[in-house]
Amino acid sequence: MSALVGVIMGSKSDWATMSHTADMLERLGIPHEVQVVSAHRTPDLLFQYAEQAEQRGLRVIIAGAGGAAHLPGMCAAKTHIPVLGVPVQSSMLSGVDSLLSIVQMPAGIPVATLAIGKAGAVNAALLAAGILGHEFPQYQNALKKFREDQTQTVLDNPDPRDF
Ligand code: RP5
Repeated sequence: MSALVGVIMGSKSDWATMSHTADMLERLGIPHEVQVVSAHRTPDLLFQYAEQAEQRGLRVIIAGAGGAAHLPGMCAAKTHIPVLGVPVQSSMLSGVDSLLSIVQMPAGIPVATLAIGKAGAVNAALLAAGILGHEFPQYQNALKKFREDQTQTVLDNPDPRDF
């Protein structure tokens, strides 16, 4: 099956974070693709990627970027499919710069913004599964199974000293 989720990031240096998105999509069995697409280093490629995403069959784009993180917002401006933004933790400002530049979109072009770093990267994949769930019940079931397993793991390990 061709990719339903496109995972893009501004730099190879973002992969340490965005690999958690790919890992979770893999775990849920969701077909996806990953690619470096930079808003400022490869702007034409970004426009092409976003413009062609829908006709290529993508249902969701997950875009991770750090610093002045305009990738998710610019991507959202060039497509009608949902864009989920993951703020990558930057070295200078610990990702607060990334978070604010992704989350604070002016009204009219939404980006669904996740938490900074690994938590956001994982949750972006889970959110994508929820979005896909109506059209593809198998991914909704995979999401339910993940949640049940997570709950059971907590219930099975109540003693914090066993951490
Ligand atoms: C952004 O600049 C990327 O998303 C990355 O988080 C940050 C730094 O990129 P590199 O200088 O490591 O390539 O475009």
